[in-house]
This record gives sequence, structure tokens and C-alpha cells, in this order.
Amino acid sequence: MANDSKNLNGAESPKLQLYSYWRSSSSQRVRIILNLKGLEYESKPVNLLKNEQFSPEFVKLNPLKFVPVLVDGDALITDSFAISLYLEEKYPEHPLLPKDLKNKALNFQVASIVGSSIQPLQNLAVLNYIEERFGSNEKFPWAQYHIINGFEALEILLKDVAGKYATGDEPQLADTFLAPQIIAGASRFEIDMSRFPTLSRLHKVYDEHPAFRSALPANQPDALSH
Ligand SMILES: N[C@@H](CCC(=O)N[C@@H](CS)C(=O)NCC(=O)O)C(=O)O
Repeated sequence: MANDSKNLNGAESPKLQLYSYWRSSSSQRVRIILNLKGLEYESKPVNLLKNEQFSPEFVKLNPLKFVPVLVDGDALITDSFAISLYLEEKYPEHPLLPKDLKNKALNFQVASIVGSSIQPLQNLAVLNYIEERFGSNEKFPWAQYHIINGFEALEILLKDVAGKYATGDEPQLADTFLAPQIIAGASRFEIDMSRFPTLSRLHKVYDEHPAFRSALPANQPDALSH
């Protein structure tokens, strides 16, 4: 999508810029949203394993030292939830929030469970801290415990309301947060997904959707450098 505004450095900015890391599930949420809305963007890789999130240039963009960060002309937005709502209002094509208030609240609830009660407990900063304080054997069970706790709640919440997707028959905000967490849970964190039939079925649906597939960690250009 054409974007003729100036970027933070005053230069012409042809499109949206997404500062992200290939393996970051929070970045993956935003990639899915951009893909679903058909928005072109320039990927600006930030290598978390090389601590590039702590570089002075990046800290100027996000003092919290986390990806993702979205730049849209003179708008600089951090945090995937804020970015989602910004994109939804600014680019209403292919809406990701239903008009029905209850369903909209369900979408916020799912996004919030993933974004506040699961992912922050298993992100790199927390796992590194646990490893330093309690030893490397502790971090994996810690992450699994919190993911399973969240997945149990999500399974109960969605089992009777899910359509083809989590909250209906079209992909919505809830799916953009769920997909990266389910995929990371099943692969990186080796969760036994047979305990979560609804989440397992959604996993297959996401695998088949091009917008979700091209947002996968393995399909990012910066994945090649690892
Ligand atoms: N609430 C934030 C969380 C962002 C976050 O946790 N980002 C992780 C990658 S998924 C990160 O940048 N970690 C860097 C670090 O742990 O040092 C969001 O939704 O954007």
C-alpha cells in the first residue's frame, strides 16, 4: 500500500515499517494482521539474540526494549495490541473486530489472555531471568506450566463458540493472537496439544491460510541468518 508521508528520519517512507524478530510471537501477530489486511510493509529485523533490542537506536523507538514496533509515516506505535487497534482503525479493509459487542469482547478477551497471561510469562526476558536465577532446567517447565494454564482457559472459552476460526467463520483479532501462541506452544515448548482439541483444530486451519502461513517464523527473511 502506498504511503507518501515522511518517516521518523524525515525521509520519504514508501510503506509501513515493522521492527520485528522472526521468532517473536508478538511480531508474528502483527505480521498476520498486515497480511490479512493486504498491507505492504518493510521488515526491519531486530536480532534479539544479538541484543539489538538494547541498542541506543532501538531504545529510542521503544524504551521498553521489545519488538514489535510499527512505523507508519510519523506514527510510531509499540506493543502488538496497540498496533492491532491502530491498524484496525486506520485500515478498516478486512475488519478484524466484529460489530457484535459480545463477540468483540470475546476477541479482546482472547487477545488479552494470550498477550497478558501467557506470552509475557514465557518471553525471552523472563526465561533468561529464570535461567540466571534458578538454573537452565527451570525455564522450560516454567514456560510449559503457564502455557498449559492459559490453554486450558482458552479451550474452555472457545470450545462451544468457535466456528471455522476462533470466534466465527472469518479470521478475527483473536486468531491473530492465538495462532502464534498455539504454534509456539506446540513446537518450541512441546505442549501435548491432544489435551486441547479446539486449539489443535484451529492450528490446522491457521496452517492452511496464506496470511498466517507467510507470517510464520520460518518464513521470515531474518530466519535464514540463524
Ligand atoms: N506486550 C508486548 C510484548 C512484546 C514482547 O514480549 N516482545 C518480545 C518478543 S515476543 C521481546 O521483544 N523480547 C525481548 C527480550 O526479551 O529481551 C507486545 O505485545 O508487543
